[in-house]
Amino acid sequence: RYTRDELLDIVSAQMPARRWTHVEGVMATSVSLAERFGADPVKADLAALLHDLAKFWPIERQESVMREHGLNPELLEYDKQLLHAEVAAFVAEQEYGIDDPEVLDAIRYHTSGRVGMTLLDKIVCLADYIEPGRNFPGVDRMRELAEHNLEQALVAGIDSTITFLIEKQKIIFPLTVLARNDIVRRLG
Ligand code: DGI
Ligand code: FE
Ligand code: FE
Repeated sequence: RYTRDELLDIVSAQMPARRWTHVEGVMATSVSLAERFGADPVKADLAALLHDLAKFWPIERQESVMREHGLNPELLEYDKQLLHAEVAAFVAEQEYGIDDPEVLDAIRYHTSGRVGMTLLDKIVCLADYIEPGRNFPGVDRMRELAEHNLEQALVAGIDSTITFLIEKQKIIFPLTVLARNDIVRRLG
């Protein structure tokens, strides 16, 4: 078992300074969203701390973890950017002893989303979009929505990702569309 301080060192050592600044932003934003929307801020902080731990691993290393441990083979057929979330959840559990399934799921689904996203899943996914270091078209609108409506803000984020993928003529992981539809349906 590692302390939070040890995990901060372990994770920051695996990425460039610029990405670590992003992780710090996601931690702070996740904690504030957790307080606003009634999730556990300790879990939000931990999931945020670990969410991108594998982001800067070489893709070949991410793919070999996926293959060696039989992790979701479907992911290997889509954009490589999806792998780091599944790998991070695996490493968090196996190497860092994180045993809270809510934290592990928030890490695992932070990029793709999923059907039936939990409050914690939504918070980490949204914080990833709106942390203070982010700057993309529509982010300020998302920050405004996030003041009072977690789901509206998250749909705006997922829509911006889907639009980005379409503009770049990239393949969309179907679960992202299902996650988006699931939240929109619940908005009523
Ligand atoms: O790791 P981060 O950069 O902080 O953010 P992230 O984990 O949300 O990764 C987002 C990247 O993943 C973004 O550049 C778009 C890319 N991506 C590729 N295919 C898909 C996808 N994102 C989603 N949600 N769904 C996809 O099918
Ligand atoms: Fe990520
Ligand atoms: Fe991130």
